Amino acid sequence: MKKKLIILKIGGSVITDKNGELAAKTKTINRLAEEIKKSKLDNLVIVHGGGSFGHPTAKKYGIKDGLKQDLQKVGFAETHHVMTVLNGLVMDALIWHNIPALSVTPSSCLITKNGRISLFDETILRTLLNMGIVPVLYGDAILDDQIGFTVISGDQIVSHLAKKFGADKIIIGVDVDGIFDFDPKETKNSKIYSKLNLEELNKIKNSIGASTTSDVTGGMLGKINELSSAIEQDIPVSIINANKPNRLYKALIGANVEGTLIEKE
Ligand code: IP8
Repeated sequence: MKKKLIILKIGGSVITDKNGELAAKTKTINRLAEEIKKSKLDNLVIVHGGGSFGHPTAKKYGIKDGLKQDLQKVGFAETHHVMTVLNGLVMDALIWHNIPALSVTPSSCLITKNGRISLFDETILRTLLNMGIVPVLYGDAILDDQIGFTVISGDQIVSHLAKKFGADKIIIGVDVDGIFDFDPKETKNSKIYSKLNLEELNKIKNSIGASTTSDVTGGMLGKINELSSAIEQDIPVSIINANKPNRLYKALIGANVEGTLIEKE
């Protein structure tokens, strides 16, 4: 029987303080590593976001819109570099918890065309998974064969890999409890949707905020747009609050957990 594959995205808003600059939440990163270890999963791909590492730098140099002037080249390099620093902290925690995890650099194995993945060599990922090693990727500054370079969100990587590998489930760890009828950070008494199908999701899309912070890749709405094609292929997406202890653990082991579950039908 085929082993169940889970693709886990850990949002930058969970592992960094988005109001700070290069502000990692190391305690949270450690707790998440502990929850991943406790789940005993070995058929897992982890992708993390940029938070206060990738986003402010990418924004400062206008990396997402491509190469327009030479001055941006150092910004492209810096955006990638700060992501490797954040990734190093995540890797530290995973390895300290005895998780056989290997960092796979997106800018070295994929290229986009106008911001969409056009080439992705998955050979290394497949080999790692076959060996029971957990590949860890992240949103990154990457080369683009139309606009020179751009920023790829971790969500686009998640969706691509889930479809390519026929994942059984996608888990998205964010800093809110799930999808709400109104932005819970701005509206008191907003109500959570515990279950949605694709049709319902499309109906409520307009009320989902693009982002409240300096996110260059579109916040919750950006996530939903990226994940729709995976849901379309019958891969369920569970959105949970990874800031709250044990929610990630419960989602990983398939237990009941507060959040929003999105399925095709
Ligand atoms: O936080 C963006 O990844 P995301 C990565 O998953 C950079 O959207 C470099 C800003």
